[in-house]
Amino acid sequence: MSTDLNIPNQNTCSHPTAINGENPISNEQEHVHNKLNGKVNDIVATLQKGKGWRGPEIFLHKGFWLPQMLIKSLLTIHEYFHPKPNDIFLAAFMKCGTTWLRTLMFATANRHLYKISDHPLHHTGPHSVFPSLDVQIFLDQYSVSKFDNLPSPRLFATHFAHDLLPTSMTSSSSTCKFVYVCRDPKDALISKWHFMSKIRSKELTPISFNEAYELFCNGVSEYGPFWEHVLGYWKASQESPEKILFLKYEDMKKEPSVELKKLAEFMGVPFTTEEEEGGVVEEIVKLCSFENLSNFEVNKDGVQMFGEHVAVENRNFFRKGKVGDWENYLTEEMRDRIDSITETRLKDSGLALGLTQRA
Ligand code: PAP
Repeated sequence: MSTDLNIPNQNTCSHPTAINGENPISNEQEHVHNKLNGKVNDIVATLQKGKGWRGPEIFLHKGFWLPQMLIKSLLTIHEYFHPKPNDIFLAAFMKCGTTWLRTLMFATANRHLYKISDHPLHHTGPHSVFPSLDVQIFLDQYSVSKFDNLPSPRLFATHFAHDLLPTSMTSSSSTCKFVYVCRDPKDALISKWHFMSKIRSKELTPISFNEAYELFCNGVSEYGPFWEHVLGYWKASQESPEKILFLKYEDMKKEPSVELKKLAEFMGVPFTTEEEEGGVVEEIVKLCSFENLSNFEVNKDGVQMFGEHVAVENRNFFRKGKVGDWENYLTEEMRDRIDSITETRLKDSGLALGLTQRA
């Protein structure tokens, strides 16, 4: 199976019928589509441009770097997405643990429906178990209405920064919830460089690690800067802990059962004493472990379709699944620079993230 992706050119806002060819669109939909594209083009024309990691340019929109297609998704979310009171959004900067959390959230919320031995995760890619708001809405803005049919609580994933999302989702008066997962920025950088290199157009020269490192440190990175992304959710979680659960990849690796119990409690489906005594927590941890998931056929050979024409091989969502792989890539000087940015940006926030223990 080729690793080629067929993501539409992000510098143009594709027409939904060109992507999801099955349903002809109505005049009204056509009007909405043209209106949105017009708005996005107007917005983008005013924005600072940067170098995108997978080829197409990215734009500095309200402090965060996004490809044009995602600015369109964001606008669509603001104009057409209506959160329901018990929606749960999984949010993260890229490559911080969304795949893992998706499976844990799905398995936890639906644990009364499926046996572990015959679980949908055995044959369904992790990115199919619930929608990515960012991508789904770009591919088909009319999919917003399809979300109405999702079982409650509806689960969605997003990489958008907290400050970019509509207040209908984020304000303290909204009762939807967020699970945010973050990670040592050094590991997020390495993971993102590998992933973006794989999905980068083969017609372009590969992005070198040094180039990616510079862009990352300067905050020029899809959905970035990393630190502002993390801080937005961190501060919101401090203000409204009942609304935002803030998790760290490293804690989850260290004590997955403890973190899973926190997650279940936060999602409103705590494990009962009987379940805990019966080993249900450990079963879900095992089901969703890197070793287990990455060995399922669907994750070795399967492809995740985003719409009709966009394919990402599931294996690209699983690389090493380790803490500290940055040690294999960063010089001491590079490590110190990222640690020092982290220290400076997170200063006085009460959040410590990925600072290297030195002798
Ligand atoms: P996304 O931004 O494309 O959604 P995301 O799932 O957030 O990616 O992050 C991918 C990282 O999670 C990869 O890390 P690595 O490159 O350092 O290896 C991937 O290997 C890791 N990962 C995927 N599934 C799991 C899992 N079940 N347990 C632990 N880590 C995982």
